[in-house]
Amino acid sequence: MHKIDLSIGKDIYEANREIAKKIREIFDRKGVKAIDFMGSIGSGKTLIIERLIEILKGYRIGVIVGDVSGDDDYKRIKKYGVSVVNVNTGKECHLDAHLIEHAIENLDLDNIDYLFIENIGNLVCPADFELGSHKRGVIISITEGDDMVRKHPLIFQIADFIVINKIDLAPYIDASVDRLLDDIKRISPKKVFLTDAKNRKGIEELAEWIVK
Ligand SMILES: Nc1nc2c(ncn2[C@@H]2O[C@H](COP(=O)(O)OP(=O)(O)O)[C@@H](O)[C@H]2O)c(=O)[nH]1
Ligand SMILES: [Mg+2]
Ligand SMILES: [Zn+2]
Ligand SMILES: [Zn+2]
Repeated sequence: MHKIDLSIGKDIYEANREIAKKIREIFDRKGVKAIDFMGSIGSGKTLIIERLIEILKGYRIGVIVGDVSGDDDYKRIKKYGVSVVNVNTGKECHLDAHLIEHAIENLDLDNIDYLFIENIGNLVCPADFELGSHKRGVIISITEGDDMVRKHPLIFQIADFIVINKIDLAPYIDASVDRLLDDIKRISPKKVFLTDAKNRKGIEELAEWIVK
């Protein structure tokens, strides 16, 4: 088991950052590029990872799926024949670096080019816990309303990219993609992708950006 150094003067965030840094070194040594996906419950994190796996056929993909309980997402990913590890957090509403440290013990990193990490669904605390990934993304769905960004500025500020998913549903729910885009520009100008994962729209652009 690992020692988590919580000596005096050190908070859990700092301890987490130290482990995350160690994990990043392991990824770099093994030639693994890691991307973690944050976002609300049901925003489309798993479906977007599934679509990326379909597109990135020429690469060796690994996935870590985080969920509070159960293995539903694990089974969805497993069907694609890629390496996948399920992480249940029980009561915790975010993944942390120590969980990832253990999850990667069950992956053959020498045979993975891209590692996708699906975080626990919520827009608050996952932002506070780096996982050693090279890029962090937030996936939101237009069905959550067009005020998501202004209500949760922090996670958008720390993200490297933002995906606005389910744009196929925008006409039905009276929500404005432009309003979300304006908020992103104002609060946190980042790379933004508009996707309809159900109908495989916009995913190519995301895949190209990830592997570029
Ligand atoms: N209409 C539509 N449905 C989507 C889209 N993306 C995901 N879904 C559906 O939304 C639900 C939640 O998706 P899931 O990938 O499980 O979300 P997660 O909880 O973030 O992993 C599923 O029923 C998906 O089929 C999309 O772009 N358009
Ligand atoms: Mg999921
Ligand atoms: Zn440990
Ligand atoms: Zn949490």
